Amino acid sequence: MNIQSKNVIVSFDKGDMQFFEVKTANSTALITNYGAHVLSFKDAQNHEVLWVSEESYFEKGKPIRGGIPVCWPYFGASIVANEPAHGYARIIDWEVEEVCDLANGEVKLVFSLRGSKLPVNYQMLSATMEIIVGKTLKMKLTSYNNSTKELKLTQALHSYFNVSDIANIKVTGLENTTYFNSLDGSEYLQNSEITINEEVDRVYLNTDKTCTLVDSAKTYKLEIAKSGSLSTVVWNPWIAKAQRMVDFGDEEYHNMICIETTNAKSDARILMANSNTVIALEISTK
Ligand code: TA6
Repeated sequence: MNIQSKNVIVSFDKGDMQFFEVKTANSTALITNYGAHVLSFKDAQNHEVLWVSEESYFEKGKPIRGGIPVCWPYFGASIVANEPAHGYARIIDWEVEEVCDLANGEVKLVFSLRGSKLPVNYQMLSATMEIIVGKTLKMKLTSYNNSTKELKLTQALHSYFNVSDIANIKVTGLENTTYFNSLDGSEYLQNSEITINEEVDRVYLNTDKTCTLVDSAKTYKLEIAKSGSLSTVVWNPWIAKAQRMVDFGDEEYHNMICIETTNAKSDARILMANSNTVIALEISTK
């Protein structure tokens, strides 16, 4: 572990989880190498941008409910029986490769996931996650195919955002975009900005657009820009699904929305032999 930063406090809590508390002139963040998971990002005005369930597990082998889980090397259910939803990356300790201060006042953290930590059928893959905390939060996930065969990859930076109340928000940037509705298996066209008044679980397709989360009770807007992704997932479990999730409070659907940076559905990536692919996001308050 190569920690060369005067802006990071390393701590251990919740059993043997390792946390990195990052403070810059313009923000604070809380990150754990368990899943290369960002748990908190607060801007210069101390607005907490991310949401974590009060009921979340913080237990090795179980995913954390909130923040920005890394869904990898597949998004959603596996085609292989008895495999965890959303892959293995979010339930494994990543190696801490680097923690350092950049000249512009940002802090960079680099984590790696070696193939040897994955089940045998995924060991030809590996990944690195670069997180840069500054005025904005930047994440760059690079996936490597270390084999001589091409491989299919689906993935997500599954961001949970904090909202005053789900009734107060709209998401713009996905107008006139077709989405796959995971609830009924059909495709629809999103005619206008997105508002939420029921369970929503949608994969917006063929879009590289920046999304904006507008909350009428907040003084700022949230922008989620991306690269290496042509699909965006919008999810809120609403009442019944919230009640079914043990690690999600029955009323917590009021205070979160997922706007996820993905390679999902038709946006799956074919990784050629000995090649890599990058997906990245940048979250900023405006
Ligand atoms: O990204 C949306 C989604 O696939 C939903 O269908 C819901 O399952 C959500 O992810 C959370 O999945 P998880 O495995 O973290 O409970």
